Amino acid sequence: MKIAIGHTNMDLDCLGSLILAKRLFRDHKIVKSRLIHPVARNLYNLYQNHFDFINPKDLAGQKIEEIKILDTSSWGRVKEYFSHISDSDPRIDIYDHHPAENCDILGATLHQSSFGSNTTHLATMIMNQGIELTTEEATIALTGIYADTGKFIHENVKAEDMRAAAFLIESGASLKLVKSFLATIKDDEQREILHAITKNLVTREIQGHSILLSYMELEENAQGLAAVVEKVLDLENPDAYFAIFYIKRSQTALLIARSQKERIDLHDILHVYGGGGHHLAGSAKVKAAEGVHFFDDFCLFLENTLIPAARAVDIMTAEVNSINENETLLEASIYLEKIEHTGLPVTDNEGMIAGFLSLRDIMKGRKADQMHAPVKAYMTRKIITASPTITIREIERIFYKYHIGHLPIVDDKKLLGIVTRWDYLQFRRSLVKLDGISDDIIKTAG
Ligand SMILES: [Mn+2]
Repeated sequence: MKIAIGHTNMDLDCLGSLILAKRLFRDHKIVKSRLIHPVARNLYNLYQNHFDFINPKDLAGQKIEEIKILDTSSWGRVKEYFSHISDSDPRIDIYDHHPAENCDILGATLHQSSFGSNTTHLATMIMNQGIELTTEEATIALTGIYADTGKFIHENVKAEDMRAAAFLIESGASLKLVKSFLATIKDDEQREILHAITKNLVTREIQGHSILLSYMELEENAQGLAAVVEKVLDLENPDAYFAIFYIKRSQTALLIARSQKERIDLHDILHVYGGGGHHLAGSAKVKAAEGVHFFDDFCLFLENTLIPAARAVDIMTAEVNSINENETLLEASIYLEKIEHTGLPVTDNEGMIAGFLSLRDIMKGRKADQMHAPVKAYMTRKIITASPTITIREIERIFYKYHIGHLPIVDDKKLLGIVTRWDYLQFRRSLVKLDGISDDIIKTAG
């Protein structure tokens, strides 16, 4: 017997991988996990006959010759299957997109990829072999790709994910169905909790970060809380969100956290509470007699441990080009051309900021034939400046509100530096590095 298995607690990428494995390895039986992740239950219920699953217990007494393992390379996530296999020495091939260092299945051949979804890997093989898919297979596979790539917006997304998706759409995948399978708020309890939370959100500025907090008491543990937390995160877009659910029955505080900033490293924070996850998503369970006390303690802990947010002083250009207000427009235009800027701060004889001169101001002078007039006659005097301690979030707000591209940073009136749109974008570009972190780690973390 030859078999293909995914990981325990099958999710959408796992099912996408399995449906394609069924076509790639035609003599293999597909084995289902005891557990199906809540996100995948709808799809599973509707399409289970397309997989033609066998149960792990059907493996008992069988001689297993070959095993294909999909979407995981960690022993802990496949041992439910192996507990039914004995008296076999199968050849094992793993097709996985998690980092290779996580592989702890001995004697297996690892076919590793770094795609956003594991389904992409198998879809690429299907494309290369010229296999034609049914519309149902294409829909199941495309759902897997959408799920693990965060609808193609996670940092782990590769061009191959998009190529595979294009192929699946050509094969007749239904985006309408994909969309319905991706809905994460599925039952009334989740919806009620979501509504209750949104009425009780608190945003606190902690160490310059915008931190969203919520506290809610539940009689007992509820399904799909992580999905609710994701929804709230989407709605509010804080730097980080810490949701605390106090489960009265078990006297446990369940902490589910999401961060959108490298500086707020949840792996470090939740580690203190015995929790798990990675730096942008995680959860922890803490025994606590009083939920409210735990919440207060946790807020205090954040005040004391969060690494301060980046500020203007961290991203500004300190050696700022400026021009004295008594220079002429002609000199200013030659200087701007030389430094290839579109504007620059103007200072007085004491080095204090006096205004801002842009190419547009110079144009006005040129039209009036006033190129020998001093800069101060044409510069903009009412300018927006900021202190070196303002946060990146505030800088973003200022750019957005005033439609400016240069923000002089001043201490009192002394010019210290400048933050341009470019500085801001460079900072944001480098902010979130999710390489090698797949969505199902995020999903399992809470
Ligand atoms: Mn996956």
